[in-house]
Amino acid sequence: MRTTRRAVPADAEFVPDADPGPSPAVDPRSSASAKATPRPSPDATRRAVAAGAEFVPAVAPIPSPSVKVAPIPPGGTIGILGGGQLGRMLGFAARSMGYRIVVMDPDPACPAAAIADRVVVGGYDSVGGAAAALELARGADVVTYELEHVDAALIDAVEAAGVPVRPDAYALRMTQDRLSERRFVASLGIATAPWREVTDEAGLRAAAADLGTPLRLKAPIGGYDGRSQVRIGAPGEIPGAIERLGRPPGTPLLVEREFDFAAELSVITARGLDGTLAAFSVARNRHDAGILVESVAPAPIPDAVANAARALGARITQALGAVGVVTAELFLLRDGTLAVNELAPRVHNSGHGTIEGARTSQFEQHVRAICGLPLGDPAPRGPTAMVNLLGTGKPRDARLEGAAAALADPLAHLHVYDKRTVFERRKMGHLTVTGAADVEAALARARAALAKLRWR
Ligand code: AIR
Repeated sequence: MRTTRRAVPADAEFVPDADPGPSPAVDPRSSASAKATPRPSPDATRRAVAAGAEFVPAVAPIPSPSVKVAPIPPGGTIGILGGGQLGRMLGFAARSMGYRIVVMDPDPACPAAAIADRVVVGGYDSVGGAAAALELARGADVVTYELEHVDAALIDAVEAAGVPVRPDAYALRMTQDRLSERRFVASLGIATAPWREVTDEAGLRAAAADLGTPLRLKAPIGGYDGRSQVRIGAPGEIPGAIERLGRPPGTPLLVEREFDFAAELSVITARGLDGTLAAFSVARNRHDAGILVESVAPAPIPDAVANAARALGARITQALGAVGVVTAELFLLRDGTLAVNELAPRVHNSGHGTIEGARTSQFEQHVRAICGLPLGDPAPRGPTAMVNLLGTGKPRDARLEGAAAALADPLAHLHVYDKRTVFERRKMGHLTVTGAADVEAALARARAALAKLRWR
């Protein structure tokens, strides 16, 4: 038996989850609902994958005890850990559905402050943030996070206070540490770049001898947008590489072989409280020195590759047991196979184009999932391109010029995050073009519109 809660449009990209079976109704505010539910064991998952299961059946359906819990209706309050652009756009979606928003961020003037009923000021580490996280939880019906560099102890504290966190601490712990993320992905039998854990230069030399070069040395926790990695182009660059990462001596680090890939892809998969999975179109991404600069969807790739990418996203999301959206960044290798680069249990930069380019945006989808509502249709509205508006120059007040010229293209949509300070390569906004003949035409128009913008 499969779960079908409602009619789904024929072209919608829904994947019904395995039947969650009978489950007792529990109070959604009870932390027991999340805690009592074990994840499918990696072994069970591996067996299912080996047996050819397209989607891994939930051994202990996740989180089955809350399947019959009533949704959090509009008027309820969503707490968001992190107040950057992702929280801001999540907040826009939640607000338009009638939810109230409390945001926790160290900066009271963070981008999400504009959409928040209240900002609780606090850091994301367990020392600075514990009291603030509990303050956030006090007024919230559900708590989510918009960056994975939140200390998992804060999530534990919120859950212990009886407020559900979605996705929960398990999904956060598995994905916020690159080493545990690699082990998790390997446990599903899914490929990644060949990697080793190293703590010192001798280990790094051994890894280089094993894996070859070029390598990427990555700090397992902290940093994004290329801020926590060092490229080692040749063995001669090993001395000093660990120091350049700036982590305390002895910190376990991830070193991996750099892939010569054909394309970078990502797939965002939503998982509802009842286990239903829904995948967005696969995006093709381009990064510049670790920062996403461009994304187009649906990616111009063979259907078989897109389907394989979406199957990977679904397996990962289900195995994480995440309620909400999960992003899988993938490499498409030259032999046509896929490997996982990174996972994020949250809305993602490569999904910003879904605001105009999909029937349901990633932000609305996340809100629907964490509030226990049915998922929306993630199908694309048409070929869509998204380009990031990055900062330039020295830190200074952010003043943008050229919006009128950029928007002279009627298909262009401008999103500015209202960060008060601009600096080199900071993500300040993005531009989306949807409705062009194909993704390449959309991308050309988005680039042309972006070229009109500059920071004063
Ligand atoms: N973010 C989180 N992980 C990756 C990214 N890009 C977003 C979140 C976070 C914001 O970037 O929305 O709050 C922080 O941006 P900045 O420019 O202040 O570092």
